[in-house]
Amino acid sequence: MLRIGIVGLAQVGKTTLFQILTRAHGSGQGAGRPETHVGIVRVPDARLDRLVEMFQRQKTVHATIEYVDTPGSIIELARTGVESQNLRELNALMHVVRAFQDDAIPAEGGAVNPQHDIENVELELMLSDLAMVEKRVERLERDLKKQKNPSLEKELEVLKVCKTVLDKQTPLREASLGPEEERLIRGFTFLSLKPMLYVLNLGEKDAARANAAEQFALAAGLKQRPHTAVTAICGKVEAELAELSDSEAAEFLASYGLKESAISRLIHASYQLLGLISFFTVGDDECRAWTIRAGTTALEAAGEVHSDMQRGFIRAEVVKYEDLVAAGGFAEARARAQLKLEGKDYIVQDGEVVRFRHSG
Ligand SMILES: Nc1nc2c(ncn2[C@@H]2O[C@H](COP(=O)(O)OP(=O)(O)OP(=O)(O)O)[C@@H](O)[C@H]2O)c(=O)[nH]1
Ligand SMILES: [Mg+2]
Repeated sequence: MLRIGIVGLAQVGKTTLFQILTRAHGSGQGAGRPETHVGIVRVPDARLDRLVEMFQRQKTVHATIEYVDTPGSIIELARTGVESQNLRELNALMHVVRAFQDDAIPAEGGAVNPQHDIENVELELMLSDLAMVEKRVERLERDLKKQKNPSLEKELEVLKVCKTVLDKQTPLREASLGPEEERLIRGFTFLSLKPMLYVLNLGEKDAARANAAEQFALAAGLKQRPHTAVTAICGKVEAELAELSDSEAAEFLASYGLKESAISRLIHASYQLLGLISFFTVGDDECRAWTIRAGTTALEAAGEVHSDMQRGFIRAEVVKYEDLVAAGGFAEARARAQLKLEGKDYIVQDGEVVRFRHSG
């Protein structure tokens, strides 16, 4: 399961956001060091709902992402051994950035300054990585003087590239390393290499500003950065929203000039940032979304569903979601030649409905 860490400076709204995401009870609010919270979040998908309706299945199984709420400031976490190890095990970071004004909650650095906070945190991640790189480079150079070793030489070469990148204050996620280089440094679990989703936590008066994230990304130079995304949410409005019934919620949203909760957008943004897509299966009693990385083959996708399906893989029967819905069922989709038989190397696409033919 993929894990996204909710990180940021102290008191920026991380736990509030975590609770909205997971609707988990219990809280880690206030100062101090509550234990780290982990929650599993379903990825909303209207396509899946439609399939359940169409095939009248009992159960819907959504794709899921795991979110981890981290306590306090990431700058402190990155500086302590155990805590920084926990950060390193995450697949991506969701950096909650305070953009709301509230005199009752002191802002780190004395004033609310999202761009400044982003730069500070980024710098800390890079320094932490640089320390690791330098230590390893020193070690490798020492060892290589004693004995030649081609694979260690290769590692040294990549680490030197990383060092040059970090020295220029560029996070490693923007280093455009090749797959082989990425593989060589994977074990270091560098913090600045992790995909980054910036979440602007807006004040109530900005809640309805639909282009807040876009404008901020532009102004802060975050647009079109590799493995980087920006979205905005109003934690306070969403927290209240989560407590309301559907009819109350609609009214409440309207009072802020909003149409829908920003939570599903936030979940989808994390999904996309991780390069994830979904394919669907229609079983006897359930419709299910499965999470795969873009570029996954039919054989690997079969393995996600069941190891037997992978072992006995014969063919994948694949139909696009839109085609299946338009056809109204598998039989008609087949009659329209929209149901394709694909081999094990076929690359599964987002939104495809797949039936695996397998032996055994
Ligand atoms: N005005 C306003 N207050 C907020 C918002 N989001 C969170 N808060 C308040 O800010 C305080 C801190 O919120 P938390 O969610 O606990 O923040 P945190 O980042 O988890 O805090 P630490 O884990 O202690 O670093 C709480 O009093 C929240 O009610 C918001 O969007 N607007
Ligand atoms: Mg917290």
